[in-house]
Amino acid sequence: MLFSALAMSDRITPATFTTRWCSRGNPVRPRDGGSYVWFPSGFFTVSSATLDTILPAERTVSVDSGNFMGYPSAYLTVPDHFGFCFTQAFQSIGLGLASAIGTALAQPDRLPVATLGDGGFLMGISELETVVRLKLPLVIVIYNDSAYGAEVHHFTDPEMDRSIVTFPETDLAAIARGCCADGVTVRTPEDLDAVGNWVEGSRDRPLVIDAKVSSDGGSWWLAEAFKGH
Ligand SMILES: Cc1ncc(C[n+]2csc(CCOP(=O)(O)OP(=O)(O)O)c2C)c(N)n1
Ligand SMILES: [Mg+2]
Repeated sequence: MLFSALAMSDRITPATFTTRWCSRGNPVRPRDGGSYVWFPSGFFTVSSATLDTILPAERTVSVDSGNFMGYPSAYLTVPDHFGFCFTQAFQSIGLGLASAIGTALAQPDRLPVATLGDGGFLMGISELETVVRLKLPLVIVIYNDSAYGAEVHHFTDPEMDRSIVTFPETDLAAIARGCCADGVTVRTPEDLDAVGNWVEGSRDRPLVIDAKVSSDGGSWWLAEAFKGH
């Protein structure tokens, strides 16, 4: 519920979100397009805000579940409530990609965008074949922190072994290309130029964006939700 409120409430605007995020010491790019201060932990935000300017406004945004989920919810604008598909109500990761396929078929006039964590993407990856086979012009954004970032919240004691919730780097763009999708690896804002090229092109293959993000130290919305757990 917290996340639905975050995304849908007119009381919690991107500006509010930005202020809260900055209060944790993470700089962001101003929404007026001005210059920003670069820190690795800000890449979640920077990449989301930049994508918002690159992707056509007439879009649907489907959001999987995980630590990352507030970033696309707050920074990728949608034309109306039919453009936002939030799977968190099911409390299950791995539903974002299949949901995005549904939005693509239901609203073919809009660009479908799936926003996923690396864990959720790998859980639902069988649907990538569906996307390719149906030739859906789907943009799949993966916030790849090489972790079950949401679970890392519970590993507060430095003595705890985090190896069960953190993973070696995985080349998701290469996996995508192996499935006959387009795949780009994004480590800097400049790398997002490849997304602009895809948007300008024929869009006859889906695009998988493997956005390598460093840990944000645990998002504030999940820290709120996990209080008392
Ligand atoms: C089917 C299922 N398994 C496990 C969980 C517990 N869970 C919630 S979020 C999460 C981590 C998701 O990782 P990722 O998709 O990489 O997103 P991140 O949290 O790193 O942003 C897990 C394992 C769940 N909600 N549903
Ligand atoms: Mg992750």
